[in-house]
Amino acid sequence: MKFLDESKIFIQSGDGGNGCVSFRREKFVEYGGPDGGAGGRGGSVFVEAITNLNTLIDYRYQQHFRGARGCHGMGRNRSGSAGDDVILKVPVGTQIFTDDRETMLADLTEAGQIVRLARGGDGGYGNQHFKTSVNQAPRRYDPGWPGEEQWLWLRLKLIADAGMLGMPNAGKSTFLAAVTRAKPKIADYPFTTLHPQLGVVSVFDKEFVLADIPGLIEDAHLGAGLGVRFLGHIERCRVLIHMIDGTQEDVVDAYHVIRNECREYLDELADKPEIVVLNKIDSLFEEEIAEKKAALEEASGKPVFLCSAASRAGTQEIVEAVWAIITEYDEAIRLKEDQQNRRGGDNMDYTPISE
Ligand SMILES: Nc1nc2c(ncn2[C@@H]2O[C@H](COP(=O)(O)OP(=O)(O)OP(=O)(O)O)[C@@H](O)[C@H]2O)c(=O)[nH]1
Ligand SMILES: [Mg+2]
Repeated sequence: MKFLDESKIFIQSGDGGNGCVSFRREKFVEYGGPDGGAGGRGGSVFVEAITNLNTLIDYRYQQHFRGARGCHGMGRNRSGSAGDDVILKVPVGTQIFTDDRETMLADLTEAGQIVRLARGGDGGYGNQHFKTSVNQAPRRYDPGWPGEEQWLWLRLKLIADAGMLGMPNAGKSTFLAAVTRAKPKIADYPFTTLHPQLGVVSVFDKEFVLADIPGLIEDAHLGAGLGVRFLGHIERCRVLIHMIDGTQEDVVDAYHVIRNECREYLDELADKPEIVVLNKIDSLFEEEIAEKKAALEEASGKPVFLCSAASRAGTQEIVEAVWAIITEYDEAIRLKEDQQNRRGGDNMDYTPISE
């Protein structure tokens, strides 16, 4: 499946159906009176977030979406039927922006979330509606109201629990392949990975989603390499794995370069919980490992995990550390919600003690 994380589409809701001018005509019924029905509502355009989809590629092939027009009203007081709605299916994590690419209309973060983007036009009244005691044979009807139309931008920010970042060739994709059943492309040259990949990690009978994104290089925020646009996909992760190639000379410099790019992109990203990993220890001597680990610990102020993604040594500890942070985060949110609920509940139960 091809990956696409941005797309421009045109949406238009259906016009309402026109009202009808009609009079009752029946044998032996003189002056039957008006009986023109109202038009039907036009079809609206909705967007729905669904699971098991993680690309917007469908919107490359079709960009125009139109709700159907409502049917016109008819004689004998028959109303027109409503036009069919259009529901656009998008992956969870899709944001919808107006034409200016800045004003966000909707952020679909949960599966099943539905948002109406354009409302179908209402149907017009038929002449039956305009009947009064002084005008018993009105010829007035309303035309249907027009639908709405708009150009929109869809932008996908994948939702994974943990994200991996690092320089090209650090071994991110190798790590993803080691701990999940994903089969990313792995090769000994920079920028092997060209778009984000997801995998599901099993740990302690539970699961979490891990995202692998293309490597970053110095000045990525200025567009160098593949740029920082893929950082959006790990923006909502709860924890980041910072993968560092142990075989390079200056691991501390590599660490700072990536941290710097994160900070340039978004402060929140740089402040996320981070697990620093020194990879490829199978190709290093013992003293080299100790030296680089100590240097990285000093630079990051965090414990550094040692790993060989290729031989899977040390991967389990990293996965468990990631899981610990994810559960801690969930627990903190649960406690906060509990507290809020309790506070709300207290207010409701509070009754002043009267004498
Ligand atoms: N010796 C050794 N080589 C490794 C290890 N992990 C990855 N490699 C090699 O490093 C090279 C790059 O690995 P990838 O997983 O493609 O690196 P990446 O970080 O995904 O690179 P990009 O997709 O270009 O950003 C490959 O040739 C791997 O075989 C390791 O633990 N030990
Ligand atoms: Mg890769």
